[in-house]
Amino acid sequence: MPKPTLHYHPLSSYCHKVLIALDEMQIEFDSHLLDLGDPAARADFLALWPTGKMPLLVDRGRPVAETSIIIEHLQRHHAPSARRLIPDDPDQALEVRLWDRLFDQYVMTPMQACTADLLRPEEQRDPRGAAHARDSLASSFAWIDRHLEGRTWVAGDAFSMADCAAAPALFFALTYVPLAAGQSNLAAYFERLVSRPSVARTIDQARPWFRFYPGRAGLDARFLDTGSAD
Ligand SMILES: N[C@@H](CCC(=O)N[C@@H](CS)C(=O)NCC(=O)O)C(=O)O
Repeated sequence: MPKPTLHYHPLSSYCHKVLIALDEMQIEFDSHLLDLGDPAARADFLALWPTGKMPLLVDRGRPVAETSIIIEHLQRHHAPSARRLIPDDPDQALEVRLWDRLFDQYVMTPMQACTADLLRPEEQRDPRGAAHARDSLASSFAWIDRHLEGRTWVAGDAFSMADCAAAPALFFALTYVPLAAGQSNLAAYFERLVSRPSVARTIDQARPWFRFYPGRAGLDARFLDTGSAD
């Protein structure tokens, strides 16, 4: 079977979600690094997928978009059957999809709002919007911490698609809002995530790029790299 191609950028949180899933399922793929700052590359990408959102998987000439759909597609068409990020049991699968959605909507989205604000010229920044995004992250951290009591992974007993979503969402969100004192379930979960080989390798491939990350001031020193992305 031909390898699928992932159109991605090494710094993108949603790309990390799919890179972690590919690594977990040990799927071989080709990659195409996107530079959406380049007008010609952006036009080509928009012709491929009109939202212009990355990552995008192209499989046998067909675009497969949206990270949760990409992961389900990869599991269905490319994963060795033993490697499952979405359980076969329908109720367990629903729990995984719920926590995947919760991390995308209530951690990734406000985290992206913080990044978008930093990318604006100083005079166009929106301090109220950024403060609202940080408040949303703080409130999400509180209910996620409570949910994690007694759990290893966020949905069910096994590492799942929901953990693929959680890892980059938390990684970047924590650069804007630190954990509150006592959020030990979430702190321990984050350490489990970044120690997971698939997540550690995904962070490693991004290290040379972190110097371009607008929220790098909040990045834990252990994730920084002096290497070059050029
Ligand atoms: N719901 C989408 C979100 C993807 C997304 O927001 N990607 C960001 C990068 S992390 C992006 O493409 N940003 C570029 C842009 O908005 O121009 C998914 O799950 O794939």
